[in-house]
Amino acid sequence: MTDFFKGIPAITYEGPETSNEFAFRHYNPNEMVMGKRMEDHLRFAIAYWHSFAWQGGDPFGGQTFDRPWFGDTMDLARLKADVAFEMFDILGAPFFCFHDADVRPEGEDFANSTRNLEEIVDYFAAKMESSKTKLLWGTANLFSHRRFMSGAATNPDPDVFAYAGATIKTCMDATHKLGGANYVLWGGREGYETLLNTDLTREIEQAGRMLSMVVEYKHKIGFNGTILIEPKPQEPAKHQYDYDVATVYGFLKRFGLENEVKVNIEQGHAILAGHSFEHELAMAASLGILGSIDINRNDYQSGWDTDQFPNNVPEMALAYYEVLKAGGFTTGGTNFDAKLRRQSLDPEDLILAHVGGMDACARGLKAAAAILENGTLEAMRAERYAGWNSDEARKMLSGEYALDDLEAYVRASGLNPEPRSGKQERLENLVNRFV
Ligand code: XLS
Ligand code: NI
Ligand code: NI
Repeated sequence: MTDFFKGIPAITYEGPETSNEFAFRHYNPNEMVMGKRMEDHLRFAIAYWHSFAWQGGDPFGGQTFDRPWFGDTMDLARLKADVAFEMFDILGAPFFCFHDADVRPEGEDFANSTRNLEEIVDYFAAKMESSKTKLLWGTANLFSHRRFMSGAATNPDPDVFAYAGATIKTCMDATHKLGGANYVLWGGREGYETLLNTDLTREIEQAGRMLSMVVEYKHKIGFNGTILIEPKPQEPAKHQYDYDVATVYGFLKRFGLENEVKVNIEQGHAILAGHSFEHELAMAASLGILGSIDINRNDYQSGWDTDQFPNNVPEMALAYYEVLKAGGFTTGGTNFDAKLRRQSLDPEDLILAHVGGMDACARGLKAAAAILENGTLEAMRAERYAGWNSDEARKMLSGEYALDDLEAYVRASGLNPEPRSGKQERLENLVNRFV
């Protein structure tokens, strides 16, 4: 045991009336929601990078956090792992997620970096034998080191493409060894700053080949997890190739990977793309590629990926409504891709941030389930489209009718459509009864 979280108890469910800050008021892992345990619906994961590797810097100043494991040695990497697994236990977290660079020091070359990663993976594996926490996903950090400044798979230099592919392979091996449920690719610097130095056509071809190699390797090693792409429209590159769910789907279709790869949708990235989170979830569900979510909250004024902890229950309700409607997570889950504000220095801040986030998600899930079980929203939506159940309407979509048939039909029937109310406010009132 380290003494980092000294005095902080394991968090348990005490119910909405409790005044104990170190307790869940809404997240009750064993409570049944629509026939499934809440823990199995939400599948919470702790993000290693924000909670244990991020130092509190911003563009105007460096490190504010003072953690005993900061530094570049393997001993400190093991101490970091000790503290991480203590936090997983305190929160009862069923999952965690990590990048290679979060968990091991960079070596002087590829072989040394990989050896460091393998040692930490063995250290994790030993801890996981006695911990309930499993791996939701692993990923490669192909954006922090300067070698990746012009991209990884989309780099103009084939040496960087090779280095990136080799790194992904080692991270897939690590994820496979730890029984990960998914493997994530967020296109960190897969984009560009200016067209003046960029061959966009070639770069997207490179990205397509890299993703195909990832899928080929998954099958080669018998990894049963899901490969997930995480869309994001901007930051770090001005133009990111994986802009949003619809863009990623077009990319997957082009390379014939739409049945092999799904998406990991992040709340803050949806907002940066000018969408709502629920739009991105609904779009992915509609395209059959909804995989997992990165939960956080963006500051709506800043235009940055501020990665705050989620605390907006009405937003969470609409998000989990889409997840539940899509049948819930299979391999995916709810990963806290969220970091403390840089003034939140204390170990307890880290715990309380997650407690609040988990409660906000739990409230959202319960509200979403209540709206679904009530059924009025779905019934009213179905009613809006009820006209399509007629024979004539079906012919319009089946190919039986061409444009000139439509003209004949309209003339013969004397159709003169009357607009009907969309009832938005009535539906908003309905939702508000449950949140
Ligand atoms: C950054 C991304 C990153 C991915 C994992 O904006 O959200 O944290 O989730 O590489
Ligand atoms: Ni993310
Ligand atoms: Ni993000």
